[in-house]
Amino acid sequence: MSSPVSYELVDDIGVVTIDNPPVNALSQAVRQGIHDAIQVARSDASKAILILCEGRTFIAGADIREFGQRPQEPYLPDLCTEIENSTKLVVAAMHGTALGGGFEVALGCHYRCALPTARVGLPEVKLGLLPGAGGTQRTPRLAGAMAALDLITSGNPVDAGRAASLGLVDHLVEGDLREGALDWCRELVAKGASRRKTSELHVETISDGVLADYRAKLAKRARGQVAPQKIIECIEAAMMLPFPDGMAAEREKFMECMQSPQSAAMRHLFFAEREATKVSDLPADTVLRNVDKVGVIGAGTMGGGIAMNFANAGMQVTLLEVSDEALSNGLQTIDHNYMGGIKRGKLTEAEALERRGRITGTTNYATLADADLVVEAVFESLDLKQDIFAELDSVCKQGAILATNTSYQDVDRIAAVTRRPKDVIGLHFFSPAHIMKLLEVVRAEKTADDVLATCMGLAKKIGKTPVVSGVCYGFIGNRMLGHYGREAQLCVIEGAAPEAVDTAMEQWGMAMGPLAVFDLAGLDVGYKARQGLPEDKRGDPRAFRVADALVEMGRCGQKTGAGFYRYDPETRQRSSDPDVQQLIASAADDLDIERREIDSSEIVDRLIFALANEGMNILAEGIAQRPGDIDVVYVYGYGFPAFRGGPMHYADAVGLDDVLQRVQEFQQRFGSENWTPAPLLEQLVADKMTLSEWAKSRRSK
Ligand code: T1G
Repeated sequence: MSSPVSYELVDDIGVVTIDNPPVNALSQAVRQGIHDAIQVARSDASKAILILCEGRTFIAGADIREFGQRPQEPYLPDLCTEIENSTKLVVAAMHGTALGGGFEVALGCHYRCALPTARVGLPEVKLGLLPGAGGTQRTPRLAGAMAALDLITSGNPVDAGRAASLGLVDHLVEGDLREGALDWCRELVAKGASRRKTSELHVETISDGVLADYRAKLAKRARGQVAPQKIIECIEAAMMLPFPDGMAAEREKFMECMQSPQSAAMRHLFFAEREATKVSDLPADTVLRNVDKVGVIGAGTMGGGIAMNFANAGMQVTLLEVSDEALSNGLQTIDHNYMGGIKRGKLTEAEALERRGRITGTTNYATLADADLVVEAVFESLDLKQDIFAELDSVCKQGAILATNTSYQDVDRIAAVTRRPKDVIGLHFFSPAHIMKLLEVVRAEKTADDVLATCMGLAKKIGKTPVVSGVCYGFIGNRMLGHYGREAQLCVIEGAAPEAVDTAMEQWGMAMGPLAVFDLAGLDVGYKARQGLPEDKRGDPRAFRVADALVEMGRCGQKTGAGFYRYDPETRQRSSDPDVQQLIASAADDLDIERREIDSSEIVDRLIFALANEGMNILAEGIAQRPGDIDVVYVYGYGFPAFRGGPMHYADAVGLDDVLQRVQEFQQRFGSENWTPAPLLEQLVADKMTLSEWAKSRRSK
């Protein structure tokens, strides 16, 4: 098999070209190829060595697929040192995204040039890791300790211009990268540029006080995560220790992260997010429909955010409302969101104006006649949604995709009121819709393949992570949330204070505790949804007795200043409310519930295993394609900690036999209505199979 690395002498420049699609990851073969090329260049006529890549990007990092396997030589840290110690000048020429180990290779070079469109970064922390090939030791030597801390603890790439201002890139190449880089190499040779070893540079340090402050802020921002704190320790080592000792410290902490369950969880998510975009039974050659013009029905919070997504991606958007007043309120909210984006430096005024300019309003359905896609985003009433779809069926052109943003209604029943159910699909955005990354793509019984494929492609275009869900009440996320929320509210009425439940879940890693989430979403939303269900479909009445009482007292959550908590009108800070304690105690009395101490491990197990158990049922029914999809839904839609990998990965990590045992214990204690072990869970334990082995076995079918 030919090497993914080639070497040629271009005049007196040795050119090392890496060609390992799709992202030139540093597989063993690539590392070997670079090593071999450097060896050849050592003794040929070259005066300098240029490293660059074919394809869409410079090296985007170590090959994550090799993690967990036996490490093979040449090891990346050694390769970067070999490059730095080369007897010939070595220059990196970057385009696309030079990330992780790829950027570390560039940092090992004596000089770096890039296209202005290039982005460079060290995203390892997003995999629960840290740069393990000198990134934590060389970056501070070029950019200073503070800039290195920001770059490595955030994991966010910076554009080439910013990188140049930080000293991480020495030259921006306009036009053709290869030719421009070759010219620059010749200039460096001509002017006798030295082999500038980054390892020999001095680190611009920061004080202990600033570092302590940074550590505290990071502990809050990256609550529960191990890698970010280890990154600080590496930067500290770079400031305090000679380079070789700093490298040794980096290697030690890198290996600790690599072997951590947190990194295993985050690497699982990396691939799960990419696999979620694939629909296993969709023919690869499905022709996509063209989508340039988009209509959005309803200019409320969701409709406005949805409209912004499509406008931000360059599409023309028509926002429809029932009245001019409602329309102008909706457009004002959109203006407000764009202003907020400018204030936070997310976009320039010119960009905001351009995007806002793509959104127009109407109160006339006929305006949507030539829309390629229409997304309905009105409040949750099946009747109202059916009326709207009947209207759309009569005004929209043939071939238009008709989508509903419902978060739990039956999409088949919505499609059934049209003469074109194959063009109907669910596109369930999460609030705030212009920010949340997740998009549940609900495949209805008659949804056509090209409609589904088009929407999966569109999701990526508007910066969303799509996950396919079948039709059931609440789809993947909200269906599981019902079980999670039930247990949260049962823990409250059985004896745990709301803040005890939320604190337990937040310390475990959830972005926000369940009761606080319900207050944020609005307790009236759940109340109305329950009122819409027949009595026998509402579930365990003990679970929502308190929430219903709060709503009937006008305490709907943050929007009314009080719910399970009281909220400071200025800061929106939550605080416990003795009135709620009182209300809970009397509700428990009414229901003859003897309240008891509930410790945080019981709270965590009841809520998380309720999620995982229902996730098993969802997989068995084929509502979700694979366990990783459920994990992506929960991490990107429900604030589930990425360092735990999602509810299904977590169940596997804990061990399915332990999960089953705990679920059976809860069944004993709380009854089968709420706790019936999922048959798939029982089957996998009986077969001594993990969920990821089960998923793998289905993938190969
Ligand atoms: N290793 C293996 N496969 C990778 C990969 C990688 N580093 N990066 C991407 N892929 C695969 C991906 O799974 C997908 O495969 C295809 O490439 C296209 O990716 C020692 C330890 C580069 C910005 O964290 O952020 O270096 O699904 O769909 O949207 O310090 O991929 O087609 O089969 O994401 O255009 C550090 C990870 C590694 C960067 C492109 N590097 N990659 O985004 O395409 S750790 C990273 C990305 C490290 C050293 C340490 C993105 C991208 P498939 P894609 P994209």
